[in-house]
This record gives sequence, structure tokens and C-alpha cells, in this order.
Amino acid sequence: MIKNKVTIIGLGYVGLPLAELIAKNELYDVHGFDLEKIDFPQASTDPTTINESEYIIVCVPTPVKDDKEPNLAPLESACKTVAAQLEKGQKIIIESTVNPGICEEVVLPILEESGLKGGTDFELSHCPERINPGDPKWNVSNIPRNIGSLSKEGNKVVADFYRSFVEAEITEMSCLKVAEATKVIENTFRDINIAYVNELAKSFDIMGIDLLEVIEGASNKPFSFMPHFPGCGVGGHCIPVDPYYLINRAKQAGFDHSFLKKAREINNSMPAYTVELLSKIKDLKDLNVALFGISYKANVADLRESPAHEIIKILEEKGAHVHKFDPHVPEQNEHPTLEETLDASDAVILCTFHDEFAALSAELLVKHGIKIVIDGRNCLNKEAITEAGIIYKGIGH
Ligand code: SAJ
Repeated sequence: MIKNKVTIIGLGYVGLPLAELIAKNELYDVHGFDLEKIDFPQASTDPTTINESEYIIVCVPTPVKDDKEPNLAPLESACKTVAAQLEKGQKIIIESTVNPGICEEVVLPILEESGLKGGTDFELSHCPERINPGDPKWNVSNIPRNIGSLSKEGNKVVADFYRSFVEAEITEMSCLKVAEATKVIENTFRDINIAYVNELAKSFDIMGIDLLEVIEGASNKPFSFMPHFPGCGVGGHCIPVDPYYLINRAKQAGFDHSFLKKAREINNSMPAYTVELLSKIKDLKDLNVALFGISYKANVADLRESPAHEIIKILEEKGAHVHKFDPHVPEQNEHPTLEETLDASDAVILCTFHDEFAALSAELLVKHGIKIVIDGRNCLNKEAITEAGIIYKGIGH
């Protein structure tokens, strides 16, 4: 084993910033292994790159399959690569989001096929990633981290390793399962709170109460209220995915998370609700609809689980002609510019509020003959658009 050799497996939006951060500490010789060619000095597609590393950090995707069961194939494959070279003294750290129990029930058996014993010959730790794509403030160097390991001593060693390159607090947790569960409940917390305001949006739309103003009002309570916002759906590789990890794990243990499942149902119903708002105003057959924002989050180019996919599918099933436009995903645009997209359309559905869409003023919409606006992120100027004679409908707004 080469002391202070570090290899990151998976140089994506989690692994690459981590590798770059660790490499800043001259103490470490940082390598990266990925199936793709990645722009990092010591990156390689050769798995033997990881050999003899003192620390191996696994940052591969852990998506869900169509049936919402966790897809652990990338993780299992990475663990097999690690097991092939495993030696005494190595510290194996899983950063990928997994449901509670996966490290001990899936990862550890693969590693112990090497004949070595986890917690004594080598250490197995879980340090859940907390990357927030597009966040200008919080990043891998300043976000606090939680770590759980097989052995208490090993946990301290790995926590001190993270302390040598992360400026924020590193918390040593009592075991792997607690560390795994911490990440899953962080994101499930967000999903249920978004579902809460999405259900409120449906009821307040019927009652004719502006939910956005109500949330803004509730937000000035200086304690114990945390605003979330209704929208056309919940996308990304974390929030709509992680709850299924907990739901599935608990089901195996014999518990039915009916509340978490209901929250997922509500959030998954928002794309259809958004299209319904438009269909109540105008028949969708042969309607030209500009669809602004295909990625799942503002100013991010990531399409994973984006609600826009479902909205486009429903619109097309109902005979509408969809004119997609997303400056961050230009290859999917039907027209080269925002203006040309507007010219081709009678109605607008805004799914993701990229900065570029601040240009969607009432004047511009009138100029290009837009008659209806469905604001899936409640971000456009409702008053000005309405005053300009355009029908505006937000989500609970
Ligand atoms: N969304 C709403 N209403 C809200 C907040 C979000 O509809 O009030 C939607 C967004 O439009 C998006 C989806 O939910 O489609 C997810 O949004 P997100 O802001 O949670 O973005 P993510 O998926 O990048 O979540 C990440 C997560 N980080 C990690 O998993 C390490 C999450 O834990 C963070 O809380 C989140 O960033 C964040 O706070 O921005």
C-alpha cells in the first residue's frame, strides 16, 4: 500500500470536485478512475490505477430503476474493482447515496471476497456526498460531513483524513447505518415538504387563495417555519430518488412508509397538474406551446428526472405541438432563440427558471403574440402579464 495515495472512483459531479480538492493538499497523491476519459491530471480508465491506494473513495451513481428499486449495479461494479486489489491497511469510503444497510449487506461481502476482514484488515466507511449542483456558496470544501465506519478507530482515522481537506465540521457517527440514513432523510425531508406545498397549491387554486403570498407571509415567522415552493414537479438525481431508497429498505424490514409514498405520488402528479391548468384554458389539440426549461433545476444543465419530460409527453399525447427551449440544453431546442420559440407559439409553459428567462417580460410576450402563460415555477411577473391582457396561471399562484 502506498501511504497517502488516494484514488477517487467515479469523477462525476461528486468525484471530480472531491479529487480536485484533495489534490490541493500536497500531502496526497490523488488519482481518479472512471469508465470515461475525464479531464483530471491523474485520471485513468485503467482500473489498476487504484492499486495500492491508502484511501479509495467511491463516488459512482446510485440511481433507481423504472420500478423505483435502487440500481446498485454501478456501486457493485466499483466494489468488485476495489476487491480485486484489496490489501491490509486500505480505507474504502463510499460517498454514493445508499439506503441504510447497503454498506454492510452489499458492499462489505464483495470486499471480503478478497479474504480480508472489514474493520480489521481494511476499513469500510460511508461519508454521504452533499453536493448541491449550481450552488454558489456551498461546495465540497465547506459543507459539513458525517462519517460512519465498521470500526471506531477506523472512523477516527477516516474522519481525520477528511478533516485534512474539508474546512467544515466532520462528525464521527456511531455506525455505517446511521451515516447512510442521515443522507437519505435529509433529502426525504425536502421531498415531503415540497409535496406539502404542492398539495396546498392544488387546494388553494380551488379556493382562489394565492399560496405564494401565504408562504411569503408564513416565512416572516422568525422560528420553526421553513419555506418550500410549489412547482411543476420535482426533478434531479437526489430528491425524487432518495425517498425510494428509504421506502424500499423499510419495506424489506416490514415497514410501509405510506406517508413518504404519498409525498412521492403528490410530487409525481405535478407535471399532469401543470398541463391540466393549460387544458382548462385552451384545448391542447394543435396548440403551439413554448416549453421553457428542460433541465431539472435553474442554471443547471442536468436533465435527470426533470418534470419537463413528463410535461412534454402529456402535451404531445394530447396533440399539442411543443417548442422546447433551454439555453443550458441547446441541442434539444426546436428553434435557435427564445424569440423564435415565442413566435412559433401561442402559449408558454415555464418549467425551469433559468436566469435567461427573466427576459420573459409582459412586453416581450405581447410582442410575440403569446396568449397564455403557465408559470411552473411562479417566477414570472403575474401582475404585469395579466395587465397586458395575457391569461396567467401559476402553481397555487
Ligand atoms: N423544488 C421544488 N420546490 C422547492 C425546492 C425544490 O419544486 O421548494 C424542485 C426543484 O425545482 C427541482 C427539485 O425540486 O426540480 C430538486 O431541487 P433541489 O433544490 O433540491 O436540487 P437538488 O436535486 O440539486 O438537491 C440538492 C440536494 N443535495 C444533495 O443531495 C447533496 C439537496 O440535499 C439539497 O437540499 C438541495 O440540493 C438544495 O438545498 O438546493
